[in-house]
Amino acid sequence: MSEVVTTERVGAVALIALDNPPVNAASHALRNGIQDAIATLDADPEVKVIAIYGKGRTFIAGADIREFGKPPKEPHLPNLCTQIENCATPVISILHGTTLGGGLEVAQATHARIGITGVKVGLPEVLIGIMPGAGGTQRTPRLTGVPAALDMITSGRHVPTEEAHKIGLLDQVVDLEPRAAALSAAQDVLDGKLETRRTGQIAVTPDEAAITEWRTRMAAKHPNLISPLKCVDGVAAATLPIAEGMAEERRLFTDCMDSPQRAGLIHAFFAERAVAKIPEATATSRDIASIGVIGGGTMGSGIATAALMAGLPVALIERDQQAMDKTAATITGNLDGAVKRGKMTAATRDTILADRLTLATDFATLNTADLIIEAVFEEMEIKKEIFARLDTIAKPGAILASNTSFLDIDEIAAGTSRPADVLGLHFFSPAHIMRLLEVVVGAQTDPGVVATGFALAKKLRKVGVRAEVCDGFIGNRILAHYRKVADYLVMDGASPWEVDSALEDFGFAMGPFAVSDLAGLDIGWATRKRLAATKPPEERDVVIADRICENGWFGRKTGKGYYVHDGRDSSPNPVVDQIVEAERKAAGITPRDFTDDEIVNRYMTAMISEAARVIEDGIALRPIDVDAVYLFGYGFPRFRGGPLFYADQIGAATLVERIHTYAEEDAHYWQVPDILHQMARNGTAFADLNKES
Ligand code: T1G
Repeated sequence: MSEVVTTERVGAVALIALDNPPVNAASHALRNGIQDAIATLDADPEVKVIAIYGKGRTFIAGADIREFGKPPKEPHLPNLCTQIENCATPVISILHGTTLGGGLEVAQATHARIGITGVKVGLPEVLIGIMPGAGGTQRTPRLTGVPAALDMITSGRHVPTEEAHKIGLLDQVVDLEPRAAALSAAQDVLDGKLETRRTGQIAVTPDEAAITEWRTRMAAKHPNLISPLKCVDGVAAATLPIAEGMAEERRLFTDCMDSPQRAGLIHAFFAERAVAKIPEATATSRDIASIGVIGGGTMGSGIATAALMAGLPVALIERDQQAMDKTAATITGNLDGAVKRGKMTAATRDTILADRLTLATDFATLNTADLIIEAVFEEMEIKKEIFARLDTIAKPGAILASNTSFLDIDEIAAGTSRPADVLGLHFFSPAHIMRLLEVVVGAQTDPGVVATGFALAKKLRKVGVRAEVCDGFIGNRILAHYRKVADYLVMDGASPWEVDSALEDFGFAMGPFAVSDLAGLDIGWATRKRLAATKPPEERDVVIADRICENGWFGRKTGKGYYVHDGRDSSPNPVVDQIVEAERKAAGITPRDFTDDEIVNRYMTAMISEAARVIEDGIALRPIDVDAVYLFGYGFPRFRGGPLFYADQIGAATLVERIHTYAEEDAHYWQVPDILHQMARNGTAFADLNKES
């Protein structure tokens, strides 16, 4: 018997206890242990009922995704489920914590399921690019019916205890510890109070209409993904006898496992967790019981909303009553949106607004705040003046953070008497929705302050990524580089709509020009003016966006930019074609056509190049951190895993070759990062750098 699986006899009841921390993942050892235990106990005539339960925080939370991509070892989970289901002795399971994926499938193969209050169950395989592969598409519909099964399997959502009981996934709900629940339910089986049945023998009521509806829905919602449709196909096969249905599910599951989408989505899953592994992780973080925010604009209001929604009281400073009223309206609107999205009740919203939000004009209001986040205009002198004032007001030990998106945190910190308490907390708009938080570490930032930044990220349910100081930190520095390629493509012959369309087909929610219209063209215009004096003479000059701004067209906010915006509808702005034609002529360029692949290859090669330099310069800890920044802050298609995961799919040698080819057109812009040269020479990949740290 393996130590991760132990058995215990209590009279005619046999207990199988699972102990594979942290989440009882269905590792090879766990599967082996269960197989041996079931075989032994089922053969013992003294055993009248078998109960499986998990120790620790949860019953099985799924297959061990660390085993994915490696040669699968027997017993395979679907076969183990069949062994359990075919047991002559009644087998029941006790579900607690987050019983997910293969864990729920094991439970569905037992003959009855007992939920412990608070348990959440789900089949999240679709979120990592696959589908239930151990009978979930066959047994769920047998227990819940086809529509509920389709909802669960294609959404991957966690189903709360009450709903799980209601739809038939749980036979009982008890408020006991797992072992006690196992003994109690086993006794109910022996007393004839708890019915046991083989799930596989339950007939499924066909529902062609539901199958057709979900196929249509998944094709529309996930045009780039293959696993959602495979999930529907799996459920559709549940009307077959269980053995045939399991074989069909296995075929579909193998299609998903062989897809690069699975690799990308699994990488994204681990990226969200890997970024918390920072050098300062063992430092003592400071308690954050209240937050101050300076500035109630879009960012300040969003940051305040995020903190309020996480249960933190917020004091927000604005310059006068009119500004405070505007801020109050923005925050109320943000919270109304959360109510509409079902993220909170109206009563909670009202409590937050009444009890947890303080708006004021006097900085002294912040003298008790544990953390103060400055979110004012991106002007260094203004920020330095604010930090100097905060330095005299904030209590000893308070952390002073700037939400700046690119300015030098060290320069800001140098203006205070407490540089060790200063860091950057770069939120992404809308700050109460976007999950990324760049935690920018100054040269003198105390490790405990960095650890506090990450604790805050977790509290706000954000993904904290550690960044060193440079212009733009990680995300915006890379964006500033590759965004130029979109302009160069337009100057050389592609239209803005062709560029956007190619990148949306690649998987981005929006192309770069649509994003610019959404963010506001005036922001980029101001940045270009700010940087004009320092722009290298050899850098290509593209003034198309400036010409559009000179018309007063700043994008969605003015109704026109690259596109003409009519409510939610947008169409290419015909005047932009004329501007583009005039600028090409002035530059003496003869336009040429670009295929979608050429557009994507240039755009992604530029993104990867600057991301590589960010790693080279030590701004990000690992390639997986850059992937996380782009997955959680820039709408990078999740199934592609992130820019540097995607780079490994292309290979360093190919990337170097591409850059050399492009450099023939523009040697200044297209330069091969040293790290890429080394990887091409050594045959290594960015994934190797993730392992080193
Ligand atoms: N396999 C291996 N390790 C896992 C794991 C898993 N399934 N789930 C979590 N971990 C690790 C995680 O990397 C972290 O490790 C630690 O556990 C705590 O996780 C046949 C094929 C369960 C809700 O997709 O959703 O079953 O960083 O930080 O926030 O059909 O983890 O500490 O070293 O996330 O409390 C389906 C994925 C698999 C569940 C807990 N199951 N996991 O969240 O902790 S596919 C899943 C989660 C499958 C079958 C198919 C969450 C959680 P470390 P954590 P958490």
